Amino acid sequence: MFVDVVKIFVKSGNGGNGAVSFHREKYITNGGPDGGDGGKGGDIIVRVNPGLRTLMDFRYNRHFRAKPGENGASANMSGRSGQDLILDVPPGTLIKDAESGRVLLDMHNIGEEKTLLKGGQGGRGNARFAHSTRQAPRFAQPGEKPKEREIMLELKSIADVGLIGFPNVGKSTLLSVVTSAKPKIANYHFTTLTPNLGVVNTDNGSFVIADIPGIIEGAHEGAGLGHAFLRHIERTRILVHVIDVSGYEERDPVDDYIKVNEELTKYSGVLASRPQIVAANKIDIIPEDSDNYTRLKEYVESKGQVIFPISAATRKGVKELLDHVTNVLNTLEPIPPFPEEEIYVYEAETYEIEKIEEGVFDVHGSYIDRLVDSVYTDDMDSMRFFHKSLKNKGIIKDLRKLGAKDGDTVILGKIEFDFIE
Ligand SMILES: Nc1nc2c(ncn2[C@@H]2O[C@H](COP(=O)(O)OP(=O)(O)OP(=O)(O)O)[C@@H](O)[C@H]2O)c(=O)[nH]1
Ligand SMILES: [Mg+2]
Repeated sequence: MFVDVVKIFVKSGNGGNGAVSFHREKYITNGGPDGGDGGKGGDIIVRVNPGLRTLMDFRYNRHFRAKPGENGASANMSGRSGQDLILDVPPGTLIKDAESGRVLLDMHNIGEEKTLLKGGQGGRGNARFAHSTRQAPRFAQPGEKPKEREIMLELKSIADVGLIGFPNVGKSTLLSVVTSAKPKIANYHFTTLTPNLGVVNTDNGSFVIADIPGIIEGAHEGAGLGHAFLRHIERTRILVHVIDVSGYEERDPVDDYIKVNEELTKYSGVLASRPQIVAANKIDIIPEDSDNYTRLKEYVESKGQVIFPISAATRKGVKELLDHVTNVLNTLEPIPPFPEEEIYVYEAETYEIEKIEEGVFDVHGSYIDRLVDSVYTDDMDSMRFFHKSLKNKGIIKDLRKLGAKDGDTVILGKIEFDFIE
């Protein structure tokens, strides 16, 4: 089965919580704080695996979560980091944000690994909050929340040369004689249902060639197999346009040439403007000075393109075509990867203040969630730390700006307190 687009859900690991603990030993009372830090949560990492050709593995399993970090423990024991989760994808996979469609990662180099989502940071244990005037902190920091995202994986194969043309013109046959690929070949339309890739080795270097299903008139409206597979030749540098000049199917080769190019233009102007080399195939069935070939040659050359009469079946002219393709390729720069957008729209911990009614303010947001989680309301030290955090973050100042006065009520999640200047 060939799967080249899939939507999945990924989530990094929660950071482990810091521990609240005090040193205990026989005959020693009031030992110092020794709560260790929580471990970091696992990252979501994407890796290019050259052994993969499709995104089939993602078809049934669509939820991916990295492991959480372990909580800290007494005796200053830090929690272990959570294991990263690695997603293996075929070369040429784009990782897009499912909602906006923006490219987050372009996975094209073999063996390459990129971090998609960072795991949550571990929380600090109570030992870290001790100082000369706060010797026994009874609070610790919870681990940072993980990040999650819905993403699209989209495979656009990596090939240097793309074979295009009507169905049954001999694209797969050509692929089979120039590479070791063994595509299905048969005398009917749409024999090829999914892309085939092969490597061509010449004295002058090697390159990858992609054979895709045939294109027919109306493909942009979904006729035949539609435009679905054109994405696999988007990254090619040259297109070899295979045209059956034998007249065997009673189509006009010039007409085929025009129609396929029209469909390409409707899919993407960029793809339509790629250098094209025409392979006039099945020349073994007709004389080379036949009307079909002569007219096509004139037309193609009037467009400034080069044409090669070939027979994929007998291999006549195939070497000349390949030599030309290699020479042209050597003059072209590789197609640049897609520009990647910033991924870690690092959700800096935020807050928002809302005046609910006269004298009542609600403060919420990720910063508040994490802070409130770390507070023990019946512990003085903990409350002092809480107030100091609000002040340092600028929340007290913002409340005042919004008109908070002495005695007003401020609500932060489960905590409610009276505002005091
Ligand atoms: N006489 C002759 N027949 C050929 C030649 N090349 C291919 N054929 C035949 O044409 C038919 C179609 O070949 P394919 O390679 O499957 O064509 P295709 O373009 O890949 O077709 P789709 O996958 O359906 O788009 C087969 O019966 C081939 O044997 C050629 O050079 N000469
Ligand atoms: Mg084919």
